[in-house]
Amino acid sequence: KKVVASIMCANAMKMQTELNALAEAGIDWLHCDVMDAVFVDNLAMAPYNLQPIVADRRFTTDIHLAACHPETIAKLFFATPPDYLTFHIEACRDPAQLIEAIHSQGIKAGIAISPATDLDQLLPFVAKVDLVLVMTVPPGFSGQAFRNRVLPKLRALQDYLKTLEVPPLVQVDGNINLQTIKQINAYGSANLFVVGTSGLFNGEQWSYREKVEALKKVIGVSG
Ligand code: S6P
Ligand code: MG
Repeated sequence: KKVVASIMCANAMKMQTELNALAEAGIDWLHCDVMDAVFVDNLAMAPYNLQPIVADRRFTTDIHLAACHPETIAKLFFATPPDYLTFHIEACRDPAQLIEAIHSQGIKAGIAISPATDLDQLLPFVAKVDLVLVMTVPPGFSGQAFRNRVLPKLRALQDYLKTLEVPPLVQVDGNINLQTIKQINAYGSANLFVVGTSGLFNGEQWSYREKVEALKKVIGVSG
């Protein structure tokens, strides 16, 4: 299990300092949002901006494409490949083909599902991917409220994963903090907990290290 930092929520004016502070705080995985102002009502992080972050080998990186035409945008990441490239089931016409295209570049493939989408839509592709991203807020903005309706979906997904020989990792993203992790744990849990403004990048009262340590404790990992 991992605490994963959502890099969109870091201070872009001092990214290098932020990366150093996150590494020192015990973070070794970064979640990078890409938004196109079409699939969601927001713009975030172009491949050009993410390149130096992806190239920082202290971190495993996953790209969350909250965008239409993921087939086109995915290719923009092939030159500096991240570890994981995740697209939305709602935005993709041929998920099996895109998963294959991502794998052909030696990149692990992820598939994301928004809170309003039925799990049934995703299930035919779950065995083919390395990561399933269960959105716990609608994609588009940080700082939103956790959607309790995703909890039964998470449990149903975990039940389905038990039938697979090599199940993908389960990532949760959106309003993840000490309280919502406890709710998630009660519903079967996850492997990767993406923390943004609610869990990590929220003021100076506690250091990153203190926050990461508290988060690790509640997900059940030490160090
Ligand atoms: C949301 C995006 C997320 C945010 C994350 C931030 O569209 O996919 O990755 O960056 O939700 O966390 P928080 O605590 O601000 O919701
Ligand atoms: Mg995200």
